[in-house]
Amino acid sequence: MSDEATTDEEKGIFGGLFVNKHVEYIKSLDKRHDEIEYWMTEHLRISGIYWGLVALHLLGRENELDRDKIIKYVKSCQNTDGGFGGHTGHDSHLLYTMSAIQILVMYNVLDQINGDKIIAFVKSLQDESGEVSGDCWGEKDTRFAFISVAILSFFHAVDQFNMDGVIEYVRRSMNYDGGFGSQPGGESHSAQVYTCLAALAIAGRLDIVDRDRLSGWLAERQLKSGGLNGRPQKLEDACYSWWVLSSLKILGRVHWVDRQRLCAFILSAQDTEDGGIADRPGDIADVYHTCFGICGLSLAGFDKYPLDEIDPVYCMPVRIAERAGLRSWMNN
Ligand code: GRG
Ligand code: ZN
Repeated sequence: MSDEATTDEEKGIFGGLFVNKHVEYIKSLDKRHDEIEYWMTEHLRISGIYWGLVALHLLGRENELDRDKIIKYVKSCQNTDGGFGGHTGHDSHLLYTMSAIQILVMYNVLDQINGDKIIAFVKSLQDESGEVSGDCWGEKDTRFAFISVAILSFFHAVDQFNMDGVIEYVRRSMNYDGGFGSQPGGESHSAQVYTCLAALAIAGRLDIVDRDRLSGWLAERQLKSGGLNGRPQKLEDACYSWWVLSSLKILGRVHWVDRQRLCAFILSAQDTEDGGIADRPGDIADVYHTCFGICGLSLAGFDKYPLDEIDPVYCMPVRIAERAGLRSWMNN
């Protein structure tokens, strides 16, 4: 920002969105080596890069990160089993494999890694019943059902998977309220709802969802503050702007929440001094909530700044999902 900047727009503030501050915040994350958070989040560094890159894309400022350095780093996180760890030398996990691939797709360099090894890694995590684990230690979760299907779809290889088994696993995790839990019998939670809907969307099986019932449950997540919670009786949190709204977007019912009040809540959770967005006003900002807060603004149609449009299934810009041939889920 120049010293002479006087208007909000010159300072990079648009309708209350502190664009320049958020860009500087994201760019600073790689340099904060003297902060405890930097070292405590090492195990998920690759996801941190993914969240930062998505946020920058939506703000139209993706070129502000060092592309070559990031691509080299992502490649360094791949292990001999084909999967990626959260940092160089860390064990493979589906969560980080997903983030790594999303970064490579955003940089349009997916062809620079060995896709067959990744496909083999993903296939090794599905059991005979169709359930999917996150890593070789066997924790099963509907999050991993989505991630496995999504990763295979990046390589246009879903036909190599037991898709009927995955769909049955997701269907068994559906509850009477229309929502989904982390496993059969698990409480409905909006983040799990997103993963299950996204998996079904890619599989072309949204027909098994009770759209009205589930959309009603999702709309009830909006509280007086305008913010959304993840499940009944819980606090609002900026990240649910993504988990809830992406779900409603997949179901074609984003208008079932008050989008203006939601935008106001997200903006109220910004750190207007140092940049970044927190879970709720007054808390410390982090890159995860910064990413999903901005994703929420994009889905909610915030129109004071030209935010890029986000794909609600893949959580990356629509134009990138289009370039990668990933938009056929919309035919559901
Ligand atoms: C491509 C966007 C994208 C994601 C990949 C990682 C992933 C798939 C999904 C994660 C979904 C997620 C955040 C699951 C957590 C669900 C859960 C049970 C959270 C409960 O956390 P609490 O109890 O939060 O701390 P609440 O708000 O319920 O109090
Ligand atoms: Zn949160």
